[in-house]
Amino acid sequence: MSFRHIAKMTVLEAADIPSVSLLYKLHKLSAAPADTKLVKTLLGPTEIPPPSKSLNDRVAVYRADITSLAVDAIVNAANRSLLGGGGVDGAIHRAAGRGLYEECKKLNGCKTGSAKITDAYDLPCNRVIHAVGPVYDPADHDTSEKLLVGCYTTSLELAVEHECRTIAFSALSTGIYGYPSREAAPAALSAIRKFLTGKDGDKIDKVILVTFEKKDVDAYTEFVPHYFPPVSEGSTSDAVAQELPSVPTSDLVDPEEADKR
Ligand code: AR6
Repeated sequence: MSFRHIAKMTVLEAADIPSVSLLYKLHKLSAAPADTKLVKTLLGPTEIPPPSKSLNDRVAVYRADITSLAVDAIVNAANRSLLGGGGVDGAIHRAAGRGLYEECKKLNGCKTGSAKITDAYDLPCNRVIHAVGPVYDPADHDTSEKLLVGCYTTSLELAVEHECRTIAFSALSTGIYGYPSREAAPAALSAIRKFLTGKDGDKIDKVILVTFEKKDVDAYTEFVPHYFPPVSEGSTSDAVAQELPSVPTSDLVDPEEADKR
């Protein structure tokens, strides 16, 4: 376990974040009932896919402030201007410092459903991918999902293009943009599964789904087993369990942002 400390904040590296495989062993995740019907998503699958240890070792769900992660790339929930805002965008710009804003000014914004990459300045990660999720439209769910999936897929493509092997996603669009977490999680998981099983999937070592609020913790706990079902194997040693960082148990909501909702 290696922790670094930047300005009093504990920085966590990708290898320290428990994978889905480990979460099953620790009973933090459990298999969905065999007769579970998958939520219909644009990318599928339509039923629970076969278990894969390789995939489960490379996907993680972790509750944290994304600005504390020393991964190759973190994914920001930005807006089309790319010039900062509230929520996780505000937290990332505050922690990265002025240099990030100056670089973002040169990017000419970004289309909804897509993403652009920058340096990370004072953040402990190497790169920031700025994805522009949709404002959720309950009257046109399919368009919202297409745009959300576009953010996840483009971010993973950018990560590969820039040799980022570990990538941490914030729960795009599920805050100020109003995408319900129980609908966003299946869309995100289907896009990540599709990418990891595709031609460039082996160029990514770890995808971390960063949760912040309980609603997203609950959504991923429910839906990860639909897309990354457990592989049956032996029990965990206590030694491994003791190596894990403790998972925050209280809500990590920024009080300023909570007040705005
Ligand atoms: N670390 C990880 N996740 C966080 C953090 C954090 N420090 N802070 C919030 N979240 P939101 P959106 C979670 O509202 O819905 C901005 O103004 C939060 O709990 O940040 O895509 C932009 O500039 C939620 O699950 O992004 C845009 O205008 C998730 O991050 C607009 O908000 C996304 O919530 C984008 O809205």
